[in-house]
Amino acid sequence: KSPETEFTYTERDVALYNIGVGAKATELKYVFEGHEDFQVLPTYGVIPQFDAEMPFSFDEVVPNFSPTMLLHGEQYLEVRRYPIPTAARTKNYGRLIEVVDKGSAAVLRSGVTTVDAETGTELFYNEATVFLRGCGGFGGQKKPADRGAATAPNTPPGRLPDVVVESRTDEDQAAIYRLSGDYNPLHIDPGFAKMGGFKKPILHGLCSMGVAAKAVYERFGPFRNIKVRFAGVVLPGQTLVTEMWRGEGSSRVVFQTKVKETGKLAISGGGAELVDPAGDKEKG
Ligand code: HDC
Repeated sequence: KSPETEFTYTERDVALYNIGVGAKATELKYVFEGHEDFQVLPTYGVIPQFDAEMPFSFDEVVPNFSPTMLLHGEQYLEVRRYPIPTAARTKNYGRLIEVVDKGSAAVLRSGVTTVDAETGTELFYNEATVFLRGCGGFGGQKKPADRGAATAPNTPPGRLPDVVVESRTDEDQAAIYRLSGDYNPLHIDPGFAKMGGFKKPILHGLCSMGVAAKAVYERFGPFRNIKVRFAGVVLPGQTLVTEMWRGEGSSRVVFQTKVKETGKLAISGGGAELVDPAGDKEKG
């Protein structure tokens, strides 16, 4: 049975999260609780999982676990209810899904369901994979199971993207983002980052995901689910370029995000299923 953990958030947490993924002071609906359309960006749904108790410890399921060698590999989020409350008391249920043996690394997938504690309504469902460097070679399964939208490759079509959005992150982006709930020292402590093999603290994968998803949301509207793979490291201050493809008559958006300064992929295999199959803010 999954352990049950409470997680409560307020309008202050909502504004802090929105700023953490790039909302500006002028975007009042994201930063001012008195605005008539005050709202939380849908990827806030990834936050309650950080407080969820898991029915396992890394040391129990992989060899040689070291926190400095952990990287976020992929994230899948389902938003089970719109509008998302801008304050709520939630209950969270965490479970282990699978551990894949990649030879030198292990890829561990866990799931968390978030329920509104007052109404019992499901708000979010998450699947997170962490890439555990140095933890493979234990003789486990070599490939992840097919889990539908959660594992879809979302390969972009071979044409230019339909929409491109540039978002400059701030030098202080990770310092702000972490206050939403991911306190991993990798993103703030230079010594810890060095032990993990990085010259300086790197940006949270979920911060990049939030930035990319904000671009998808603002152009195409709310999504039922969203999936990303963290393909490369981002440093706070770099500019993220999100390229989006919208299939004709399709409710899916495929996207990827590059680091402008290097041209390298930060997010690959991005996919989102829209609530409104015709949703496109530019086309009305
Ligand atoms: O892709 C490489 C990389 O560096 N990616 C970027 C990682 C990153 O920056 N993540 C975000 C920052 S870390 C973070 O935010 C931590 C956070 O604080 C905590 C999160 C906790 C979440 C939990 C919530 C409760 C790297 C290093 C990941 C892989 O590169 P390589 O070693 O070169 O691997 P490669 O040769 O390309 O592939 C080997 C096999 O692994 C699979 N794979 C690759 N990237 C993956 C991945 N699997 C999952 N996720 C990824 N991102 C490949 O498919 C390949 O498998 P196979 O051999 O079967 O084809």
